[in-house]
Amino acid sequence: GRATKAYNWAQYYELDDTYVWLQTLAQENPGVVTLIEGGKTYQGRSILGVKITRGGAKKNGKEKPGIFLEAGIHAREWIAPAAATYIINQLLTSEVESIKELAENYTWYVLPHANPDGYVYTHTTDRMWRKTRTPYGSCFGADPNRNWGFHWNEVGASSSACSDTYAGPSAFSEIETLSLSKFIEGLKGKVQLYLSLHAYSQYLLYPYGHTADLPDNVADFEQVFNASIAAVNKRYGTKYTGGNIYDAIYPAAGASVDWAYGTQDVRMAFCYELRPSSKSYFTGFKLPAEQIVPASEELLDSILAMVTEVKSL
Ligand code: ING
Ligand code: ZN
Repeated sequence: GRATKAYNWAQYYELDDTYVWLQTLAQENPGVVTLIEGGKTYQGRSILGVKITRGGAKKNGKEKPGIFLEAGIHAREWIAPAAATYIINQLLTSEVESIKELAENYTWYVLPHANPDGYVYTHTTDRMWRKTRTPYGSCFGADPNRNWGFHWNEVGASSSACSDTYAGPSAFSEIETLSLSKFIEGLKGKVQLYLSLHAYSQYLLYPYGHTADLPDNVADFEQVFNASIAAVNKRYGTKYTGGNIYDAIYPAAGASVDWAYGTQDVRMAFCYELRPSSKSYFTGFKLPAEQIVPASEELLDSILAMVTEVKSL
């Protein structure tokens, strides 16, 4: 079976395969890879991830700044967790100087599967499932990117449990967002940059989603945004657009990036909507597995440019 073939980026994996891979990484890289549990799910699964401290926990005697990356909050967006594991692997193994430095200069917290129950459901039952799997009457699930406790359910979310953008009965009604938010609160002051991976449309987005008002440091956001979408284009010519969530795509309150930027003292928060482009309506969530590597390579190029630009501010 699969267990005999090494984990790779030529295919999409089931949840358990990736969890086994993460556990193996931790065993094989003591002192560098630490398993982290970002939270729990309704069905009792773990939101498993890794903390990566390549080259040691400290740099020049000081604790390194943190970068937090969450993927897979929407179950059907399979490229997001695949790209997250690609990034984990590159951070651990790349000998390209710029990537090695990116790994060594920061403490990385990466959670490839922020919605494990939903992801399992996309493998067993419904490939197009988006939400959690909490039962609500005759329907299931709240949208875990509308459920965070910051201007919750003010706009761009539904109060109907059957909707794909159901905000939930209350802020943090989902154990996934509640437990993950508590985990992130535990890192307060340590995280400089918060990243969230979604698909699709090739957008790079920054707060806010609940209002057209722009963040105080919007000039910094624009500068970093421009550097990041220039970098994503370089390798394969892939075009990203975007801007503040509210204007660039649609009003949407209760998203993780808004909560992180609005309530935690992260310097910046961004959401990537990965390949394919917005024109791919019927196939958007089914990015061919041959594109996992190029989509992830250009993403890492972009994140490198982003981090470099943030550092220069
Ligand atoms: N799009 C995101 C969604 O949750 C988004 C867009 C990003 C909204 C960040 C708010 C904040 O609707 C997809 N495809 O999920
Ligand atoms: Zn999404």
